[in-house]
Amino acid sequence: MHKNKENKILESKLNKVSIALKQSIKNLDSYTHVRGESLYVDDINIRQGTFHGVVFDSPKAHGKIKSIDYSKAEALEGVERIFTYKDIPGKNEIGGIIADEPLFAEDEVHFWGMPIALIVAESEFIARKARGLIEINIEDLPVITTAKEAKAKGSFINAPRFFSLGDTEKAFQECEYVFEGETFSNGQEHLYIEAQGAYAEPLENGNIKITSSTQGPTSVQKTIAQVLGVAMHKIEVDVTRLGGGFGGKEDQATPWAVMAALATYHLSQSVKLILNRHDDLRMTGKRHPYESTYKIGLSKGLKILAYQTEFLQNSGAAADLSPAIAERTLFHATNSYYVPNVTTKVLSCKTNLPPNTAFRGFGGPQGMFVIESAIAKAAHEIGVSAKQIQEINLLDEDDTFSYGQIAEKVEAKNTWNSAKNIFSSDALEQEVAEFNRNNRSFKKGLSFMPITFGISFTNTPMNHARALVHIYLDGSIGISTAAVEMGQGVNTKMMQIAADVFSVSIEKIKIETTNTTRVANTSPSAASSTADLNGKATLMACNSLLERLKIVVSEDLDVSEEDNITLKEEVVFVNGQKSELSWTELISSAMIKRVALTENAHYATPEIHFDKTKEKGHPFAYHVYGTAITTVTIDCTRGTYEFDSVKIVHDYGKSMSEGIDLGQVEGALIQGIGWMTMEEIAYNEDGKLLSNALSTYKIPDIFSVPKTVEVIPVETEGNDMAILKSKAVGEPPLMYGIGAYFALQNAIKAFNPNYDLQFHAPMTPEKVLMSLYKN
Ligand code: LUZ
Ligand code: MOS
Repeated sequence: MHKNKENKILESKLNKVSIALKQSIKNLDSYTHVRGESLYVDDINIRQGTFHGVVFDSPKAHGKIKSIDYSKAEALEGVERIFTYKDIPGKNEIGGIIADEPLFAEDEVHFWGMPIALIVAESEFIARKARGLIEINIEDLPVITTAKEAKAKGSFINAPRFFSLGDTEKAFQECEYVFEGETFSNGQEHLYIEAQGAYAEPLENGNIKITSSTQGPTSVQKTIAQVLGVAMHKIEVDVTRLGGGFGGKEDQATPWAVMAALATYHLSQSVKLILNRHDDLRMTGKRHPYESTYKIGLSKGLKILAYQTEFLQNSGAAADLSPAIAERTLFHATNSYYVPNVTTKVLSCKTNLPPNTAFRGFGGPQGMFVIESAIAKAAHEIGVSAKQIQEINLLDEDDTFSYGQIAEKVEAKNTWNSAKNIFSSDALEQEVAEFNRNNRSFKKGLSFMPITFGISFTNTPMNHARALVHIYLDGSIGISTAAVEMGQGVNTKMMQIAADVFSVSIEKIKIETTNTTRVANTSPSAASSTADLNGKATLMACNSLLERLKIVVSEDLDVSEEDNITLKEEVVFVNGQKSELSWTELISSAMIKRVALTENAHYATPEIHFDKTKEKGHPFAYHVYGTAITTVTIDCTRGTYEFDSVKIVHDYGKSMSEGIDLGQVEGALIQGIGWMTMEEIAYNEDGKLLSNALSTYKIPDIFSVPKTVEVIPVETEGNDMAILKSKAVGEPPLMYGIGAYFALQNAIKAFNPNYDLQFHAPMTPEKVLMSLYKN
């Protein structure tokens, strides 16, 4: 009874979320979230007899395995079997870009937390207990934890990459000012609320179905097939939604799914494997720490004439996505600025940390932190504000990026100037200066942070998606795409697209799970491109169906196809006149006429290309722009700080779902601030993760959120390459968080004029305190 009533209320709510209200649409997943009804891997009704897995991992960062004794663990009551590399029927290989990563260690271990075996037991509790009974003897080998050490020892993942534009050497000679320096930005733990996990079930004929918390169902399917030595069609991967991904499940959801599938393959029984938080923190990679050097040259008029960098990426013990992430660092090395002479180099350094991986921004933020540091350094030395240098060098129409793409529909100056005007930045700056004149133990700092982020997978062949749309005979609609819902609201956006094309209420539309048997050979939900790629495919499929339905209308209503046939609120209109024919009648009629009510569409981003042999091309469909103004107050007695406000003018294009997109901007901003100010990953010299719990790793909470966050959409034409002109919004706003670092630095400068600028993120309260009193 009670439940029914609630459902009625929910239904009426959903009805109200009509197309007309799309500008204020909420993420429709939030209704099941707040009721605790959303399904994650751990919520699957498990089959009778299901086994549970726990991973046995390396207790050393680098060494030779001398012996492992599993006998006590195997003897424990309730332990079914322990799987190692010896049980792999196919290849012990899970590397996506480079084949350099085993599923289970063989003779050597390369990082602390590297999987060695999977213990399968009647319960997770027993499997965990068994893990403690395994005896392993490892002979230590030298451990590398930093990128610099790796470089000194020549330990790399692959060959270095270089981007160049103009003649940097020559340009430096013509500069009035030249500055050099070093920067460091630390890693970042994804801390998705739902830890990594998968559930494998045996089907007939050796087929296996996997429910996985992955951003990349096809990678999971492909890797399982490779490890088991079976055809891909034997493996079905299904994803309902993720409790967060942030890049951490683009590649690194795979091993756990493969392990569960391996156990199911051997046992012909369902196997559930979900990492607990400690295991997840220890075994999975994070955002890449970068150690970088830069050289920046400016003219007397503060134009940046030349810029040179060497980025050392701490890749960890295997490639994972590091080469692609390194590449994006180069793409974003000059952020929102036009620099005519650029030489950038990136080295993916192999260390004994867990393989670092995709994290919102994908190497872009690391690159942008370095040029912002170089500008801050130059400004400090010349005695101007960073803002002056930033402003003079902002990208303009037809400027060339170092990778050869010509900047088009540039909003860099538009967002910058709009931010200045809308937020009266001159007055803000005066307030800060006045506060600093009148206060000794508290100081304020302000920064400007422009962003420019390229949209598309930098690997051109990945930019495609498909949508499978069914209209059922009662007029309801089911949509399958490659999009994985991970909190970003992509399902709601797909529903809006179909609702828009057919002019039906949102309640008539269902977004199906993401499943490899319905939509195959897909790219992961990543690169901020999920709504663009899958949305365009959905739009194409819906439009094809609509064209077909218009023919049915022309026959049924005896009107010509030239007449203007439209659908409005589930009724057919002809030349603007309401007809007798409703949406459901139209669908019944189409059924009787044997018209296909299913369509599959394929979208591949047009125009993009990139030539890696020349490192030139047009890799991005478009760029997203924006400017943030950040103000912070530090307590100079304690080194603690609070962000007063972050005021943003953001380039949404024409947002199709303002509520969702605002949520993305706010969430990304806070995540960026966390990376820059408080999240401190720490490994000891032996390569052991010290920040291995939420007691030793601080992420932003509600108290870390700036007192004011204002986000204003920039006035713009929008871009046709974006879905319904609504630009990708997932990653770009993370980089507004970089402004937090420089606002803090400016506040420190206001207190301590002798402060020797350090570019070493995160800027924790400890570092602030030390900087305040250091000469
Ligand atoms: N993943 C990927 C990404 O495989 N390629 C990319 O270019 C990318 N960019 C951002 C985030 N994830
Ligand atoms: Mo990503 S960093 O999985 O878009």
